[in-house]
Amino acid sequence: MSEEEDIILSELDDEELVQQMFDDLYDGLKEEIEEAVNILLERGWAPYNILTDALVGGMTIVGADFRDGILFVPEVLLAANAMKGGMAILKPLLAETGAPRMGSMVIGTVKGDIHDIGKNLVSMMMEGAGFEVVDIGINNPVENYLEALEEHKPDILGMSALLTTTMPYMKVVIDTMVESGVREDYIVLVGGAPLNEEFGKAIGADGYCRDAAVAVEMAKDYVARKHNQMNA
Ligand code: B1M
Repeated sequence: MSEEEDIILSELDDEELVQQMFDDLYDGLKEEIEEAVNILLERGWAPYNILTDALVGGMTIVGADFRDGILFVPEVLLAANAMKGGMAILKPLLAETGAPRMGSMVIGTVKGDIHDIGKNLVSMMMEGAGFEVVDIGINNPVENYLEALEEHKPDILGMSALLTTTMPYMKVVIDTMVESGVREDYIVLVGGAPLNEEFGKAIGADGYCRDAAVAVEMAKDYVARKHNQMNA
């Protein structure tokens, strides 16, 4: 029996279990990640803390080794798949907070970009905070965004990009909204690892969100301001 098979997740203390989750995420072990998430839930961990401390924490390590050429696309895909397994367990719990309806958002990853973990996390957190979220997926050309805005009339448009080569496409979407005369109808929030606040300003977004928690706070803030303006 290998050393790994000897590990019984439920016998590890919290700190050891989170460390083991980092390893299991790294190795793309979806079932182990799901089991560990359930153990932490049984131990009373808040779903948000499991997400940020264990899953996002583990993914950060994967990201560093991917950057440094230690891990390659197939391994990272397996890690992403394991992370998604954990996120699927947490999603209904994060959405179950009974928060009052706050507003609505259409969100999607831009054209040329297939990264969706961060976007999915933002969607989950927004739903948990009481927003109705329409997720239009990955690799979206500008037409998809405009159609979704027309169809769902959300308060917010959210865009995600993880590549330096795809982030400029956010400007294409915003410029097209301006040309179509609809830019002022929506709050535009953008996010993704290579972005920063200056970039958000430069492309004409209303806000740059460093992470999902910031996205929720910013969304709440902007929607409240919008409603106040409408009532004034
Ligand atoms: Co890709 N990849 N990848 N990748 N990948 C990065 C982004 C990279 C930084 C890795 C690296 O080199 N260190 C690098 C980009 C370098 C650059 O552009 N400068 C990179 C590369 C190069 C590539 C490929 C080109 C590799 C190749 O094929 N040679 C390729 C591109 C494919 C494409 O999109 N066309 C590619 C492919 C992949 C996989 C398919 C293997 C996989 C994606 C699986 C999936 O998403 N389903 C993958 C992954 C997993 C990563 C890393 C390791 C992790 C990304 C992630 O999920 N992070 C990533 C390295 C890294 O970022 N450290 C990397 C966890 C997630 C929770 O964080 O997405 O930042 P993040 O989201 C955060 C915030 O940014 C913010 O909130 C989220 C939650 O807190 N946020 C928003 C994000 N979107 C938002 C939208 C909002 C608000 C906030 O709207 C309101």
